[in-house]
Amino acid sequence: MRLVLVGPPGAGKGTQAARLAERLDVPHISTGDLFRANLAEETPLGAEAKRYMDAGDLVPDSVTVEMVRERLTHDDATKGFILDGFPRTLSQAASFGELLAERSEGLDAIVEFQVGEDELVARLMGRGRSDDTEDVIRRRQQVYRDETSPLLEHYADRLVTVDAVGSVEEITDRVLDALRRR
Ligand code: B4P
Repeated sequence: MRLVLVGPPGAGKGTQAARLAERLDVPHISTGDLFRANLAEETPLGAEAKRYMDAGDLVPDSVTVEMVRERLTHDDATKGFILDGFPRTLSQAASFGELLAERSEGLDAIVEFQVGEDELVARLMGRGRSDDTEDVIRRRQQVYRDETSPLLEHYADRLVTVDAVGSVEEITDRVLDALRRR
């Protein structure tokens, strides 16, 4: 199974990706987590990413695409993957399409998590990560609307939309049901 999870910041992509990875037995690959791991290890990539993440902006596509390309060469990704937070722009989607073609692979589905903005802000204020201040949260919602939401049309033929308000367990079941019904 090769899946991409899309949704506004705070929609619960990371929360659900971890659960779905276990149920579907494929690795969970989160670009946000990869950046945060680089940050913690104080790598040059981490230092570069931090500037953007702290402002609520996207890390440049060139950095992000190469990081994903490298991660997909690991053995565990041969059986499939759940990509959480990538692609996030049309340009990343184009590079990702080329990457998949080189690997002779296709995507099974794009899962969109739908949550209203007030609920998103409340969730993120509660999470308390260093990039979860109110101004940065609002900036990230705007970046999602401008740069990421066009992906929904780009992937319209493989889009599965899920109401992502409810308990964590309910939402996992909704995603698995929606994938079965495709
Ligand atoms: P990400 O790490 O992808 O994080 P996110 O979008 O903020 O959160 P997510 O939707 O995964 O929500 P979560 O499960 O944590 O991005 C961070 C930054 O990295 C970006 O701003 C950008 O700078 C950079 N970046 C990442 N990918 C990039 C890319 N491809 N290109 C360029 N830059 C990139 O859940 C949020 C909170 O809600 C948690 O506290 C959780 O416990 C709670 N929650 C989850 N499900 C819930 C539910 N059902 N009910 C109530 N609360 C719930």
